[in-house]
Amino acid sequence: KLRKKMVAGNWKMNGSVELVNQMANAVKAAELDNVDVVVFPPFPLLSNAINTGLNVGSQTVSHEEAGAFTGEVDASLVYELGCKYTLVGHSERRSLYGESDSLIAKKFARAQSSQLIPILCVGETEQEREQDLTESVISKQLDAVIDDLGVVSLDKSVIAYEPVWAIGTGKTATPEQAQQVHQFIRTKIAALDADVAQSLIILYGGSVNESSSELLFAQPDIDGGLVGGASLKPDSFVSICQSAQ
Ligand code: G2H
Repeated sequence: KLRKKMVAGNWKMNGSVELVNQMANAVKAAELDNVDVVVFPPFPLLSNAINTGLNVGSQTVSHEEAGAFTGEVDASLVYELGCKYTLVGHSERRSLYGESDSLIAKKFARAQSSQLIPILCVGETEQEREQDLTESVISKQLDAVIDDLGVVSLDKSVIAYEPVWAIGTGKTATPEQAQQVHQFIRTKIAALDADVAQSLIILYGGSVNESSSELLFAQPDIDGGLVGGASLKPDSFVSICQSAQ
C-alpha cells in the first residue's frame, strides 16, 4: 500500500488571526491534492483555522476527561470544533513541561478515545546520539504507548521523529541519518504487526525548510514532515508541501 505524504505545520506559540487567513489562502491557491496538509496553531486560533477549510490539529491535549482542570483542554472539545489531529509528546512538552512517557501514553489514549489522530513525537538529544543511545531512547518512547495500548493503537496514529538536536537549531538531520531512524522505527513495529508498520505515516521534524524537504521526503521511510519555524511563512510552507507531492 502506498502511503500518502503528509506535511504538518507546528506553529508553537506563534501566529495570529491574520496569519491563519494568509496561510489558508496560500494553501488553497497551491491546490495540494496529493499531500495531506495540516496546521497546528495555538488553541485560540483553532476555530478560525477550521473555518477557513484548512485541516487543523491541536499542539497538545489533556489526558483527563472534562472536569475541574483549570487551563487544560479536553480532546473531545478539540474534536467537536473540527480538528482531526493532535500532537502528543512534542520534545518541548517533554523538556519544558515535564511530560513523561507515561503521561504521553495517557494523552495518546485520550486523543484516540476522542477520535483525534495523535501524532506521537519521539527523538533523542545530542548527548544521547553521541552515546549511541538513539535507538534505545526511541524504543523506550514508542514502548510507552505500545506496552499500554497495544501495537494496533498505532494504526490510527502518526509518528514524528524529531531529533532534539535538530529542533529550532537550523541543524537538520541528513536524509540518510533520518532515514536510518525511520527505518528502525518501521522495522521495530513490523516485528509486532507488519500491516500496521506498512501503513504507518512517519514524519521527520527538525529545522525542515524548503531547501532540505525534498531530499528528506524522497527517503523510502519518510512520509512527510513536521515543520516548525518554516511553517510560519506561507510561501516556505507551501514550497515544502509541494516538495512532498
Ligand atoms: C521541531 C519542529 C516542529 P523546527 O520542533 O515540530 O520545529 O522546524 O522549527 O525545528
